Amino acid sequence: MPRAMIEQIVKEIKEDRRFLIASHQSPEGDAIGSSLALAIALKNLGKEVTTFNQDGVPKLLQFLPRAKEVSRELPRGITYDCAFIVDCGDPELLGEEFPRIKGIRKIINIDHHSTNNGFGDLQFIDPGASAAGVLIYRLLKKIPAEITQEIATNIYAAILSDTGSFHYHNTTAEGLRIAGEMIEQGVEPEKIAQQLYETQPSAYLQLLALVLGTLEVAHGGKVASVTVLQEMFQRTGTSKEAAEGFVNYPSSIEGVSVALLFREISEGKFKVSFRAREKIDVSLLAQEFGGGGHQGAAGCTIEGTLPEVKKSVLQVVGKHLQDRDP
Ligand SMILES: [Mn+2]
Repeated sequence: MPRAMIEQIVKEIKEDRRFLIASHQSPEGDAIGSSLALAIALKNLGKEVTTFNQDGVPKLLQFLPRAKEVSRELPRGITYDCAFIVDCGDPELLGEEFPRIKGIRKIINIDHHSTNNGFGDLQFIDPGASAAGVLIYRLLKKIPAEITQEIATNIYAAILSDTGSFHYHNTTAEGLRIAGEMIEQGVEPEKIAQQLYETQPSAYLQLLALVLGTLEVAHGGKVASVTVLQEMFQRTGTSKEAAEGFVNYPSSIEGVSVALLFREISEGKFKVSFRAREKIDVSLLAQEFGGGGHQGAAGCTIEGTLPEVKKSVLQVVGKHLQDRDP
């Protein structure tokens, strides 16, 4: 890695007719934005396209052009020539339809996760890209396909989401240049920012209030965590998408190197999100628990009680910090 078979991918786009585009469950702006940007471009080229996501489009992303065309179900009886798996380091993250998608004639893996396992027949992988949306941009330029305003909005939202509004270390000159070009195509940054960050239901903030109450600081102030329990979703009438980005709160504390979010998936099962500062590679920490991600943001799923899960994660993080800074 990086691995790029971009010429063969362009050839596949030109020769094939029926495409599936799929991304990981619990999608965020990059998963949906890059899927939709590619889907719109392929449709504009006269191709038949199904855009699939097991969890559908989260409420805050439903403003994205053609978001309604994302299907939560994989239609039966269609034989696809080719499947694009975008922004997905491991195809198991596609969810329950993975066994069916795996059977498609040609699988193309377009991703920027450093932990991508290199699955598929063709790969276009670059961990140096700000977002999968950047790779879609490069692919569309290579075809070449016109970047319409609808496509531009999706690419811009993909980059904005994955860089945390140009906060994180994956904010690159290329990412900003592409964002600039998308603005030239008619994207209005203020409108997108409003849609993404200023249209939250008040219940999301009620959830946040409960979650902030769980804040814990460990390892001499270098590690901070918050916890989201199913019971909190029930009390506030929210679901997991409301907690998207909550790991940024412990991460915003002065002196914190690693921030953690423990989210209860079901009894005895937790999703752990890691966020790092100061060039700590949290994808390595998530990998110790079978997960993955990027240097600065990663995740994994761990079974156990909350105290057990916290203890094992804090141990691994503590050891990593000590090895680095004895
Ligand atoms: Mn991404």
